[in-house]
Amino acid sequence: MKADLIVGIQWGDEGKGKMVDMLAQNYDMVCRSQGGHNAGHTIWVDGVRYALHLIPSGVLNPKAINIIGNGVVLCPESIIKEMEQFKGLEGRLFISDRAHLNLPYHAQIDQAKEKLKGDKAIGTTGKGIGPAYAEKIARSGFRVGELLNPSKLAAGIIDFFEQNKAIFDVLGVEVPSKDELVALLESYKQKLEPYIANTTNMVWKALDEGKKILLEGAQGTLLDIDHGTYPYVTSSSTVSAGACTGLGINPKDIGVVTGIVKAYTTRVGNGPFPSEDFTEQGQKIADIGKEVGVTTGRGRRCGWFDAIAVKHASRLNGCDQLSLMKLDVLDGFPKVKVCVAYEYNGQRIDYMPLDLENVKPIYEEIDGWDSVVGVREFEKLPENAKKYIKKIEELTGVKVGIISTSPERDDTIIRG
Ligand code: 2SA
Ligand code: MG
Repeated sequence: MKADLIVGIQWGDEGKGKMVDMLAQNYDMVCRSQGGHNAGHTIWVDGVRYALHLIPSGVLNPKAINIIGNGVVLCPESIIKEMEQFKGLEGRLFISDRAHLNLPYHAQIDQAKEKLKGDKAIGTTGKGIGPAYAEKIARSGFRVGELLNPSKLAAGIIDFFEQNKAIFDVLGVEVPSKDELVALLESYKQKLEPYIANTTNMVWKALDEGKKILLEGAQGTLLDIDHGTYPYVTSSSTVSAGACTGLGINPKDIGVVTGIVKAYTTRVGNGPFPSEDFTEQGQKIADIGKEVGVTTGRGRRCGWFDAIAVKHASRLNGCDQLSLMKLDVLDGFPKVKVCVAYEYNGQRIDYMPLDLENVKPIYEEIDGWDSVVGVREFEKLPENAKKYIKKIEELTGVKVGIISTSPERDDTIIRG
């Protein structure tokens, strides 16, 4: 059996939460492979709001096993708090012993470095994601499995503090005493020990036994460390290939890849965004779409669907289909714009150049529609909404297999 994959196609917040929650009902195992508690989505079930950051969305399906893979950077404090929302997680949640720890000093370094960058700041979530991954790559990180021996881990961290004293002094990072550190790590061990496992073996076993597995991406393709709008990216591999390294599976283990896209585009944090709309139209999208970050409460920048970016991202991920989210947010707009090409150095181009800051969007306009709210069959969509979807398919070369017409789980069109 192969594992199906859900990946964000834009700059995150495409509505993966709704899709993964909906699909997770049919899967035996749901896995996260990258990112950390910078991710955020809200899921409503029976009028109760759940905020998820690190725990996979399968947690809301009592029968699903949830895996946090080796590619994730794990903040113990954050996951412990998140776990308090749920009962009976033992035996349903497993954290890779090889996942790197995101410890309090990582967030302090992240925030201090952002401050030093001034107007060149990335606009990170301030959660220590970049520094935790930087240390992993520099081979000076600490892993979840090491929590099982707190005094040895504390000694390693103290050594690390000493080696980096000069830098930490400049950045104003608070260094705890060894006793404080041991106590902190002991408390993490106490809460997390039952969940620490060799998750790669668990995923292999599930694949071999023909279990249905869903791989849940976090953030989005255009935030990928290699393929995104560097340096305005996150520090993990957000593309489908990242699921392989982040869980220990191979490319042949991956089945259907579904790219999640919003019917428009949003971005939180700094960096280029060619189809951003600075007029009241962009503001209207933000208001109707309630475009506010789940983790930091930051307002999201809004603009039009960028077919060049989506085509690029779909190719990177090998998307079999797109899932078009929040189509209802565009209800009532007299005209809906689609970015069909860029103007760059006086030429029309149909790819994303390195220098994305200097491209101008070229738009086509489509007549708007009244309302798609609650429509559950493609044929029942207003004609102009159908035209919009067909235009997206034509420009990106990918089938729009799923369409969301309201935040409700059931207000979703699944095309055969
Ligand atoms: P970081 O903290 O190092 O990963 O930030 C680097 C860039 O990645 C962006 N980023 C995100 N973009 C959208 N959604 C994310 N998750 C939260 C959410 C964000 C929030 O679901 O709304 O609440 O603000 C997310 N996480 C990271 C970030 O904005 C930087 O551009
Ligand atoms: Mg989000």
